[in-house]
Amino acid sequence: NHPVALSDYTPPDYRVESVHLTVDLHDDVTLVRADLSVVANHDRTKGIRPLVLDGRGLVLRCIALDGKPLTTDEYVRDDETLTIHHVPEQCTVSVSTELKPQENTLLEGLYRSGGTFCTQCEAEGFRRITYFPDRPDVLAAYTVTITADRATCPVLLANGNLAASGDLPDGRHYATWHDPFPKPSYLFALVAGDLVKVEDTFVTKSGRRVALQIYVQSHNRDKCDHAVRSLAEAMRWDEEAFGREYDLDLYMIVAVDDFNFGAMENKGLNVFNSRYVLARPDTATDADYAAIEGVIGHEYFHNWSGNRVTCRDWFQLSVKEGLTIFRDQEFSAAMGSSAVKRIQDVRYLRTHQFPEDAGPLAHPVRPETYDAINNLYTATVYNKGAELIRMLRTLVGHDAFRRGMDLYFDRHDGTGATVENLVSALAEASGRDLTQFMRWYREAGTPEIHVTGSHDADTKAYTLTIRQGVAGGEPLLIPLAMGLLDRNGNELSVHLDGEQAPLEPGRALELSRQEETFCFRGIPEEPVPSLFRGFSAPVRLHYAYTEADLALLMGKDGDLFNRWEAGQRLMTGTILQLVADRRAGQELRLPPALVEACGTLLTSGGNDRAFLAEALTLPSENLLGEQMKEIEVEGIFEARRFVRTALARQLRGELSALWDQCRPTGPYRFEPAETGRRSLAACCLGYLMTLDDPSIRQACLRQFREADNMTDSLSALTLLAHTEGSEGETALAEFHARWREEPLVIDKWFAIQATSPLPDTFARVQRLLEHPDFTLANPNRARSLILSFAVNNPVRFHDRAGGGYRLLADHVIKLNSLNPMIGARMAEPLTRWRRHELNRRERMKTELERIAREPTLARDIRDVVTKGLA
Ligand code: B3K
Ligand code: ZN
Repeated sequence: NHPVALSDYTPPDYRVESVHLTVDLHDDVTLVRADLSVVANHDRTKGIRPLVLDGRGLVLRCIALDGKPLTTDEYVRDDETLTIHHVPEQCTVSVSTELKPQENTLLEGLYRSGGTFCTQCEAEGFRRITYFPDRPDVLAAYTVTITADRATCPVLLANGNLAASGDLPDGRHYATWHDPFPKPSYLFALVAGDLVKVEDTFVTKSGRRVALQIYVQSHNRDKCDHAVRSLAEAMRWDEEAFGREYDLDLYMIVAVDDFNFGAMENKGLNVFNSRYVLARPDTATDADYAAIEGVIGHEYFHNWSGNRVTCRDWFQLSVKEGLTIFRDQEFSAAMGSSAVKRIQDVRYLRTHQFPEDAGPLAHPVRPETYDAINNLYTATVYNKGAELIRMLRTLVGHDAFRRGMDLYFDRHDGTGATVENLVSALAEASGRDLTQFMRWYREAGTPEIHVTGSHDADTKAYTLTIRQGVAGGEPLLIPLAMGLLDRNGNELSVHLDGEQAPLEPGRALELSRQEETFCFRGIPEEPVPSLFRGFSAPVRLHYAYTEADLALLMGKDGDLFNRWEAGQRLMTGTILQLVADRRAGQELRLPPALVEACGTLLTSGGNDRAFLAEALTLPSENLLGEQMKEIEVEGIFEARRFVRTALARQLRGELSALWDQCRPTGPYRFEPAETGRRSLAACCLGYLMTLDDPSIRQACLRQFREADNMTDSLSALTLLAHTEGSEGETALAEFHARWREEPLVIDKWFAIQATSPLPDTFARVQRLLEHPDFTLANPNRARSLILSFAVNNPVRFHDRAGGGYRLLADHVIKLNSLNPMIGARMAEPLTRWRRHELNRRERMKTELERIAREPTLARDIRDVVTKGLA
């Protein structure tokens, strides 16, 4: 039955009104009994359709219809379904299955993480627990009874509210939970284990008290404050920004160490990867704190955009994920610096989504077909999906957007929605026809926008000619936020020819044709256009900026995002030119324009330190590679390193002075001014460490040892470990000895080594794979060593001998039986082979082919490998 096609969608033949689940947890065999009240959902006068339930890897003990056991000739089973041919209009189906969660390494369905029983059901994990119509448009009310040994599993949790609990014979106990909100099976959750609870209360805007509870292993009890605070902040923000209030009396979050991705928004009972919960100043960095705030917010926001209004089918995944990413981006922006948040989000999009959209795994935000549902959880569905929501808000305006969202939540509450439902609500609320916008949801690929400007001194007219090129040909509706600067950097009033008044600030132009021109009047001299301010559309802009234009925008643009963008363009242009010079055998020289621009930033860049740190950071090797048709791995590495070192040499005094101004003045606090100060300090120290100066290395080592927080300690450790010299080894050893009992910190220790540009890194990664702390069974650990190496260390991963590729493929093959969802992610870097030179291309392809030859390849991995080779 693969691939699945959107055009085949039909409503379910049977609905399930309520589910009673009894789960008896034991160390050997877990018993699950499900009683489903089933109601026909098709016109039975035209024929009675069979009831088809999904199920995978289940041991079936018995099945009954209205209390009467079915004999084996009354139903049919295959690997993925159980079909009952004759069912009445309404009936109760009772199924008993046997599971062995302790042997489940997929981390899908019911499994154990460090002794704790937990579940992961999205997208299709529920069918690994019991037989069920496991699709998001079957919504039911759940009542769940868990029984377990009281001594080893004192805590028993499921969705909703606790209805009853008590003792049972033989040292066992039970808890019954009831969730009044109908939900799809993918939002079901159950947790049982020996956990402690960290608690707080939140009073909603209408005055209801909600208990906020975070469950962790007892040794992590002192790492929950930030998560609790973030949750309360998210709840308050959603009330203010979207008018959304929480709907149960209890909100629980459980942290587990073994988790395939970030977290899961199960109704009232989120299950989290512990890395997005646990933080203490000495164990977690500012980036970790920010990620926790963002993910806690994200899962909370799903309570409305995902749970109350879910998606009709998996093709509509972006109606919950794109929308919820947009909501969490806005939340984080409100908690800190919004310009810096925007910069980081755009950098993420360009690093992860643009390449995906340009490669063999490209797909539209709403695809037409899929093979393996787990592979649809992509940067395209999530992050490009969020950009589409952002553009919609720009097009309809903030007020109409808010009205449209209210309409959407109101109209589709308790059901599964489609992309059309979401866009229609915005169209209705704003009175705009958004038909043309739907194309964004249907087309893969990043649009290329070509802009030229011409100025007529006599008429004082300035004309922008804009051409959009997108595969397929038909034009998109694109919001273009922009401004014009005069040669002194003053903002000119933007007055379109033929319009009464100048464009209101914040209002974007709209592109809707293949090619169009915009004529502005009253422009005395050739201006510098600031285009796609705030990155108003996920496009690639082509405009022939001169170095002087970019320097002007960098220093003066009123839009902070575009100030950063201009700097990135200048840096990218410089580095790529040096790559070409190096190829041509020429001596490398740093152009004065870049030195001057960076010098200005260092001495008079203003006091937004977080922004300055972003502005002074060179584009990554990966981002630079994206700009080349054929990626020159060594050329990029060398040219970028040259620029970094040359800037440090020429601006040493300024860098040292700024570093000095950024010294800590008190104990660690996670707040915008402090995180900005620390990131600027790390940025300056990073440049200074390229100077190969023993006194700087010593200062770096002191910072590593003496910092009261992980942010400063880790930035120093990373620099030491990535620089020649004995200090790196010393610091790595000290770090491991100090943190050996903290898995999340040991993940950092692995990742730092895997991303070192030093020439012995590949050998080191091979050694680390044998380290007693390494295990492929824990996704965080596997990612910290193997994926960090493959994704964040281009010059060592792409070693010409091909060892990196072989190593990656070996582990994809190991994960094929252990955890294919992670295996599929790990195979992705190999699918980018077309972008590399012949030798690498061949070697990467060979490894993909080797994976493809594995006799029984899991669907998730087969899907990636097949597309990668196609
Ligand atoms: N909805 C989950 C992701 C599930 C991934 C399934 N392979 C977490 C999130 O996006 O919030
Ligand atoms: Zn999500």
